[in-house]
Amino acid sequence: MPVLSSTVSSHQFSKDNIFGLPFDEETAQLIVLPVPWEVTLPHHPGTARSPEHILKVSKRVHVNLIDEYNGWKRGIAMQSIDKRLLMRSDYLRKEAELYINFLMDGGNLAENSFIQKSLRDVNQGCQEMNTWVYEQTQQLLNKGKNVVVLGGDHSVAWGYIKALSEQEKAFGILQIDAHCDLRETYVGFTHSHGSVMRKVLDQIPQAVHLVQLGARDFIEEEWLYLNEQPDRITTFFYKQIAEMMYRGATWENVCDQIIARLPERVYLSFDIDGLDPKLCRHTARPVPGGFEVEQVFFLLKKLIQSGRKLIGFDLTEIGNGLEELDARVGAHILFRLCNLLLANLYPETS
Ligand SMILES: [Mn+2]
Repeated sequence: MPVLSSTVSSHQFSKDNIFGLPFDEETAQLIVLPVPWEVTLPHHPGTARSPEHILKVSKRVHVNLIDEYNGWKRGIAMQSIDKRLLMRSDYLRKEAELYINFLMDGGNLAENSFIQKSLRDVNQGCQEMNTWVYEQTQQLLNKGKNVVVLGGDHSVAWGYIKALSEQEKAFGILQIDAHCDLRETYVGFTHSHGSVMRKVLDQIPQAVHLVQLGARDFIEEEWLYLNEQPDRITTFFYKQIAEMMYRGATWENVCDQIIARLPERVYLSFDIDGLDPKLCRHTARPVPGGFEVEQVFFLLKKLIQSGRKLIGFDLTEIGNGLEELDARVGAHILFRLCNLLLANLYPETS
């Protein structure tokens, strides 16, 4: 049983940092970058404010400092939330709402220059957010930090994957998600939660293989796109996995099949809606089915045991409700993923 580091005890609780851990940006190896952004799902707001809810709740949830992984000893710190980005998200979400309402009411976009401008503004704003995430994560990586991106909606992952790709020759992406996120555009939005993995595959050649896990809500365009390139995309639909297990396969068997499709270096893109909706009740697009938290961590443990390396991750689409459940689940998962990532990257100190 690993013992608690003598330098970190419950007496050194930090009221400012995530999980109350006594680190700051200088002393922490792993930096959590919050991206308070949700523009392209205007009718289901919440996730842009999940980083602040998670930060608050994280100081009260019990995090297990004595675990089989002890990567946290390398230090975890969360950057402060960029209020300007949050305000920009709020403003553009209203523009997106106007635009979607106009389309739903049967409006003709070609005849309305006002609504055309709303669409242009949204697309430009999303592009600027991508650049912001790219620059922020690139700076942190250049300082030798490891980075975690905390959304916001799933679109926030693109900038980080782009920055990582400049340091990696070839890596795989493990995407846990109820959706495929492989649309070319989402109702005219060029950079959205529904297109993020499409943009990664189309624009980042170092992402050599995408393994999708848990998809159970997708459209024909995505189905055709993924079937066109079996050498680059492997989708384990939730239905397939469930049926394998109903027939007697164990989760361990399924994990072995998933891991076999991944190259040596793996980026994890974790959309919370990949889980059972009971664990993410206020996510924007919950779908029946999905995983238990422990199933995901068993898979990641097997992944590490196979000799593969996790190189980073994003955690997105966590919702906000009146009760704290969503943020509590998010904080729990965030801590364990940070802990595991650091232990995997620096095994000698864990
Ligand atoms: Mn997603």
